[in-house]
Amino acid sequence: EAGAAVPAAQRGSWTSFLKSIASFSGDLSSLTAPPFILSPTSLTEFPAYWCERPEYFAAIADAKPGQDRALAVLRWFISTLKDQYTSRNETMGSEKKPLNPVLGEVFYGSWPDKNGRGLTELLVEQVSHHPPITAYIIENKHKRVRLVGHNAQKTSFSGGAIIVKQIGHAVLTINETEQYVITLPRLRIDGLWYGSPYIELADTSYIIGGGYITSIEYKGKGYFSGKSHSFKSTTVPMPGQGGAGPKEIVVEGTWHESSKFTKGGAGTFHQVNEQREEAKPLTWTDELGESETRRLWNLVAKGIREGDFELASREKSRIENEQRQKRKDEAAEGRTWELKHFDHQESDPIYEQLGRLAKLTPPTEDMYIFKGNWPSGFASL
Ligand code: CLR
Repeated sequence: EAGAAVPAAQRGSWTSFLKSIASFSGDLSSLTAPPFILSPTSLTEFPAYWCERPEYFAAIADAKPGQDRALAVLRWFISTLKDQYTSRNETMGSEKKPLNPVLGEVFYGSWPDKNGRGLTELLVEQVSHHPPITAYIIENKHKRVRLVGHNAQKTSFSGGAIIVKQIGHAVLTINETEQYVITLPRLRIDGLWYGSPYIELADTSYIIGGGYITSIEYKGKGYFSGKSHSFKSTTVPMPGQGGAGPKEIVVEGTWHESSKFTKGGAGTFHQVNEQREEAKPLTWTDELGESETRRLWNLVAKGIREGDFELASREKSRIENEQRQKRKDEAAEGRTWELKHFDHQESDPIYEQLGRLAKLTPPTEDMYIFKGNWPSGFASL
């Protein structure tokens, strides 16, 4: 039944929200949605999903360079997908509409050292508001593994679903020398008609580096295995590399549960357990600034959590008006907003060089270079 999961009083506004999505393409984040579908979390917190299994991230450094390393990178990547794409359903009952970050919004967090895996640090900055672009760095200095990336989305509507093309990529660096380019899958958001949206992944994403090229194909119910959240990855040596190793390693399974080798190896490849470790936000001090995401959205989030939607919408308007005023003042004074932690560049040489091997499109992408200015709060962890 249409709107089955929508509170009766919000069915009308859900229907008009769906109509506005259908007749619109571009920046979904700016559309007003009914309260039941709002999440109290801003998109600036999402890069944390890359590391909610910190031991897999550390394991990349422990793996032997070559095929073992390439597979460790793949294992870490696959192990992040459950958190990235199904965790809102698990914690809030369905996919929700995240808070739309303001320019300069930041999030800092960490995962503690346990069993010698090292401290993992996370720094995120909203580097564009329109269109929304989020840049991040995640680093385990002890293991010398670092992930730097940015992401944006292009949305469209097709066959009753929202299609999200992810723009942006990440570069993983190990020991300051070995680099991998990572691209992102396409999303299909279904279940809209019933008011209980959920994500399925589609198309292909790539991990290129360390002498290997991996392509990961995503399929939903009724494809390779008939199951939801299925994937099939194929890892091959780059031309002239790979030595006596297998010419092709294939892994198949479901990314939210488990997978196994089906070629070039044997046994289990990955198995997701329930032990998700959320990033621990840095304790707020002046240094983190008023744009620290949880401080900025505090009252909006409170309103959403407690069902006080008047509070939520009043606070949201206040934040948006302040932002508009800031942009006006900058324009009047002939200034532009300066990013706090990243330098923007319009092309990325590593993406270009490695991307050529998998014929990535587009041939180049923007790049956000970290300035190196971690807040001092991390030092005391
Ligand atoms: C952001 C980057 C993360 C992975 C990720 C997961 C969920 C995605 C999110 C990204 C972007 C914004 C997103 C969200 C799911 C729903 C939301 C596409 C790609 C849209 C803007 C909201 C749609 C509204 C309906 C749920 C009603 O690494």
